[in-house]
Amino acid sequence: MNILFETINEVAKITLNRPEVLNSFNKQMAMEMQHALDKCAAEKSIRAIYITGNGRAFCAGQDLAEAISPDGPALQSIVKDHYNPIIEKIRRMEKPVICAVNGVAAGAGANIALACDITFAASSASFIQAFSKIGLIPDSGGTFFLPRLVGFQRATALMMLGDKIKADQAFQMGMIYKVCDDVNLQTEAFDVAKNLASMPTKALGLTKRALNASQTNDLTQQLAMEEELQTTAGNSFDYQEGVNAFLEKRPPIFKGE
Ligand code: T3D
Repeated sequence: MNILFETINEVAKITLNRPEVLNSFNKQMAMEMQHALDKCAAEKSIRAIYITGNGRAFCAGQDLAEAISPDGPALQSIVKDHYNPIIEKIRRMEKPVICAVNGVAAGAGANIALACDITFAASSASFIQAFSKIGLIPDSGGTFFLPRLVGFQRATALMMLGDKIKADQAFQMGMIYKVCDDVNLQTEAFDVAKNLASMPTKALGLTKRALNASQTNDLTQQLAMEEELQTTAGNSFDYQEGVNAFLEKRPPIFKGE
């Protein structure tokens, strides 16, 4: 199995599992990843998704041996059929997607981490926009997310120079949410995923929909969208529960509905 999948406390844990090649993606692994994300979207009992890597790396991007193999998929198909659907599925998933970057994240591996909703990294982890080093352009949504996260100049430099940056530099630039000590990464990040899985999933999903739209909407469009989505959230079971729990001075029990 190139992707390990388990569900713990309503959190689906997806582990990239080709440690001998630093969890770089071949076709089989990309298809398994897409299947895992589809399952997360479809199953109501899954209320948060947690993505991490097995071994010393998070993900070294495309398996370059496969990329140049005459028997392997064409480059266009690698982008169109392997990575683009993964990024779309992460962004369209109306549930929080947490990423725990446990080691180096390069190429498409870095950009998958940046497409997630909340990204943690171990202090020894690093990020590399490795594409320029092999004559490619950044894909997997990198040219969309990175400038929005860190600003145009920094994104341009990171993508053109292909420098390896450490987790704390990535944090200082606003590329990721938090850096954890190596030994605490999995516990700390997974606890956040578990907490999110107990929250009002519908409202979190609608929040994500609004944040996605804010990347391209103007203010008027965004205000209209907030009005519409707030009405939907206000009709949810969890809104009633949240307000009742507040008034009754007790912890809420959200169902994600
Ligand atoms: O067709 C297309 O390619 C389009 C799609 C593009 C999407 C992309 O992601 S393009 C970018 C592809 N990724 C890279 O260019 C990164 C390549 N890897 C590295 O630069 C380095 O491995 C790292 C900086 C990530 C880590 O360096 P280090 O020194 O910690 O490890 P290493 O010794 O280089 O790698 C360990 C093993 O993993 C090694 O195998 P070996 O010698 O033990 O048998 C190495 O060959 C293998 N490995 C690492 N990355 C890849 C890989 N094998 C295949 N593909 C890889 N991407």
